[in-house]
Amino acid sequence: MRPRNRAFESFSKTVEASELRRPNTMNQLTTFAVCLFVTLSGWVQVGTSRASEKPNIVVFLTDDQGYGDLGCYGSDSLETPNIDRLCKQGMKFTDFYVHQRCSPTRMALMTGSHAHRVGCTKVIYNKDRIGIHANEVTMPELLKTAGYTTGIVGKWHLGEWDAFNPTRHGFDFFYGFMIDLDQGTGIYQNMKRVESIRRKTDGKHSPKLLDAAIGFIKENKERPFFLYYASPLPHTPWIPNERFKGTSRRGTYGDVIREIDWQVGELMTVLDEQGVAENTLFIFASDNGPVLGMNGGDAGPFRDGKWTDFEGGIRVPCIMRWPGMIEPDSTTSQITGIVDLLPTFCSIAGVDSPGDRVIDGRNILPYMKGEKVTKPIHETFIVPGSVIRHGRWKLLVRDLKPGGKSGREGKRPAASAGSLFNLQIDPGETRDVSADYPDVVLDLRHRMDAAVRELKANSRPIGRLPDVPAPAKKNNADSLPQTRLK
Ligand SMILES: [Ca+2]
Repeated sequence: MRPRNRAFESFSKTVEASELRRPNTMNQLTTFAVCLFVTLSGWVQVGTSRASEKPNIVVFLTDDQGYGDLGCYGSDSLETPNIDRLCKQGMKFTDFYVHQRCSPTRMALMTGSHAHRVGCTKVIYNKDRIGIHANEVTMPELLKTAGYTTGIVGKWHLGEWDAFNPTRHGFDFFYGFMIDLDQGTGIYQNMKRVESIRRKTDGKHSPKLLDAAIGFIKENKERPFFLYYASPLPHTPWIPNERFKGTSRRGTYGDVIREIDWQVGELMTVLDEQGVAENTLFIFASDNGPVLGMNGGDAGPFRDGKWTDFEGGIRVPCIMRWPGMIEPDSTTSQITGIVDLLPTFCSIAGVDSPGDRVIDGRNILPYMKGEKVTKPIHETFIVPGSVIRHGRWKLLVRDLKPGGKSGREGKRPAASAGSLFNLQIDPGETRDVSADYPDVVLDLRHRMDAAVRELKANSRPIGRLPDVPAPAKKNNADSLPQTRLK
């Protein structure tokens, strides 16, 4: 695909040049990139305009939205006109993987690494004295080195203590929720708790979050910015904003989905109005599969949902719009995932991914640009010790239970360790074909074993606060001592 205008052409070539460079040769790179551009295009003014040409990046991440919970992903009962429009203007990812729960996916997003590699294998609650480690090099920290202003609006969920506050991990601006409790949480602005609230998912907060995001965009439209809009919706409990109550054909859950769609539309509008939409990469994705069994989310063609490593739990919708760089109304079915966003953003911004640690993600810009890729960037996606997807095959190496607690599980029974599914013809993981393909089973087992060995050898710890005596029972999030990470 050819970029539409010269500004994008210059950026594209700069990115391509950046992929050729060696570490620690930034000055050489810059010289090389500019020379390459001048040579190829003859446009000599690029040296003065490069910084402003770096695209803005918006990541809109929803909370527990299923693969089938969007019109553009096949829902015939949920109306999502704004997200569908975003999809029409950009690329739909059909095989985009996350982790099965909130905190691990968010950790993977921030670090570019599988959550297991960085010690985050569970949801982090406010009683937990853990969170993102100070030594992690985060996505916003990297973007800041490239001149980006960074903001997060919504749910952080990577540690509930001051030491883990997003403004201590690369964000210039934070407005939203540190903790995930459905009751008795608060809204923070940077380090300060500015409002006590009962439920973070209450739709009455949506306009506040939106205002914060719109304010951030307006304030930073003249410079490259990164906005991470981590919507607390459609996580339970579902309490839609007044204006969306009763507006859908899918009950309260559908109303909340309409509310999400409205937020996406408002952000699209402000990007247009501020004149930055053309130079903004806008990504929409969900953090894990849907909660099932409550007249709520829909995993589309996939089995089960949240809390499982069936496809319904770990494969989510993902849309990317980037005018001039991503072909409108395009689709990729390559294996990709939330871990890929960090190295991809690094490539876009012209900075190196961290070289002193293992980063599981890869730069997927070639897919986004519609380039012919002869060898897949990822042939495999794994959840260590649980499932491995390789090409069309998926092997379970442990028993998988239905998702969640009583009343939340999917309708189908659990599957046994050793089950093999051909996702190409059986995306719903309904037929175990391990007996027909013993060689495939063996190959995937070996791949999983090797991946787990490598991961154990190159894992990194989660951040931990020093031990303190357990708080008295009457204490709550307001009165817990706030301690710095040592
Ligand atoms: Ca979630």
